[in-house]
Amino acid sequence: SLQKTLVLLRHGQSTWNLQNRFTGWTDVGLSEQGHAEAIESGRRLATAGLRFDIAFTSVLKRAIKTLWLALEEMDQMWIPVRRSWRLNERHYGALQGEFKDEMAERVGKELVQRWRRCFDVRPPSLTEDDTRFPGRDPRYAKLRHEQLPLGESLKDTIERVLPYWHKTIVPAFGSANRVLIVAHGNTLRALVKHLDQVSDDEITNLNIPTGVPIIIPVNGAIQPIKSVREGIPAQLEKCGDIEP
Ligand code: DG2
Repeated sequence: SLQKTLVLLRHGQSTWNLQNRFTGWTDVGLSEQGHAEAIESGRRLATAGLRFDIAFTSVLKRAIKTLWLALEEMDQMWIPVRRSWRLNERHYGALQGEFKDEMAERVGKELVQRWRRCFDVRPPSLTEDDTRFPGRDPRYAKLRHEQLPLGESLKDTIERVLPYWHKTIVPAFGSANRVLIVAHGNTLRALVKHLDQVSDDEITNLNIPTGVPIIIPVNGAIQPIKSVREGIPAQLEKCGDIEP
């Protein structure tokens, strides 16, 4: 039978990636470059001969739009698509909307880098009366109160992504050979950490580039046949380090 394949894709550059602002659950669109990256990712997948049976994405437009553009390029807009809040970016709490550079000037680069990359460091929390609180947004109306984040670490993000991986994505491989997930920097770090069994310390060094598909052949148990990280361009970043 056909080789089972999982493809992970981070959305193309968003307008807030371009402005270097903490985004999280803020629903910003793609920049012009991000739009081009999304089309290019579809072209690469088509060139690799990949055709998908199903796709999964978040409820945020930068991921949804990237998926649409990639599928359009592959002429596969017809395939089933499932969206879930569980694939949303890590919630960046009270940092959402702030400029990363300005924040570094205020609190230091080291703390900003810890917020961004450490495994169990949470950003400063929102309060429920904040306009950014997800409980105010109709798309999250079905979430239980304790599921509405006020700010998440990577660890928290993993705890809400993995149930979706196990209950929905892995079972989809029962009838699908090729599965596409279009998500976000930190939700994809969560999945790669799980797939490659990356340690809590080592995950700090992993950064997922925008618009570059990560093609992962998997076995019958939906485990990667070879290291996932080897397929991702290397980035030198350590917990607490100053950005290169
Ligand atoms: C970015 C990632 O998320 O930020 O929320 O600001 O992948 O949706 O662009 P994405 C954000 P960093 O973890 O790189 O700070």
